Amino acid sequence: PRFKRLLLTGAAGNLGRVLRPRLKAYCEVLRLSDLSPMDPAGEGEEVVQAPLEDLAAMQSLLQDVDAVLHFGGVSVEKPFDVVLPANIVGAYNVYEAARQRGVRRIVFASSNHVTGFYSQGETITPQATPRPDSYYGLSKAFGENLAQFYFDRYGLETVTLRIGSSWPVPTDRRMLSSWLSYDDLERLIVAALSAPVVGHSVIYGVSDNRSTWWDNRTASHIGYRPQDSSEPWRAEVEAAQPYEDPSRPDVRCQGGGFVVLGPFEKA
Ligand code: NAI
Ligand code: 15L
Repeated sequence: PRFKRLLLTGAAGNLGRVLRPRLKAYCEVLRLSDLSPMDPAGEGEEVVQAPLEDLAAMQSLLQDVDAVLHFGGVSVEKPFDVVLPANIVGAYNVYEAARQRGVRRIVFASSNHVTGFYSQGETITPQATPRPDSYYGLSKAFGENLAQFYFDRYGLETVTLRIGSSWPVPTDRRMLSSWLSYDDLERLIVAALSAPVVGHSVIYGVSDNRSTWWDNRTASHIGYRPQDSSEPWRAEVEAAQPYEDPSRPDVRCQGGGFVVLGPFEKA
């Protein structure tokens, strides 16, 4: 696909910085936004520093945009009052501004932590009942429901990516199952942008790993074909982490360490 203008939120983050050079091939203008400072705009780029919780800022950010990659927000577990403005109010602002500006499609960076309390012995589909493992996972579940509402009510399409672990290489046993390579992340985003009809579709963002907890067959219409696998790192990872006690919830559950964080109230 070649869009006139794509918007990437979270552009200063880990994945934002990976995606910035890769997305240019798919649009004439790439608009980049984050709360934090970003590198200055190069050719074919626009850089806008803005907080997601500011609706007026989102209304101008979403102007003349064909599609949005919504990657901005709090990306790990935090107390609820930190998660709320960035991920819940922020997601609402992005969707409401997108509706007002006539944006056709959003690719939403959700997370495997929406279903983090399923155990690693289970294989689930994107239609399994959510079992959020954190306030962070709850905020992503809100974003997914928001996407469903904006499609049902207004016809604004979303592909929800429940990203596993997108890092340069898998570094622990859990990531042998949850890893999403950067090249596969790009493939997934291109598929999400190009599929002709998506409504609100939910797909796990994961590479073609030998061990997996997620069955993406109900999202086959997206046309995502992962090419990478965690397998080349297995021996090294297993040698570095020879044994994990399976009675520990963070070992048993798909969400790993997120399932044991908190509570956050002061004593
Ligand atoms: P990151 O934390 O490096 O990047 C998130 C960016 O959002 C940061 O640059 C931050 O400044 C910005 N941000 C935070 N609050 C904001 C606000 N109120 N207004 C505007 N910008 C704000 O996270 P990363 O790893 O790049 O992840 C990107 C997205 O993908 C996040 O939404 C995360 O939840 C999601 N994700 C990432 C995974 C991964 O493996 N890297 C796995 C699952 C989901
Ligand atoms: C996430 O949702 C986080 O954003 C990321 O930092 C990783 O921890 C990832 O999940 C994971 O589950 O490995």
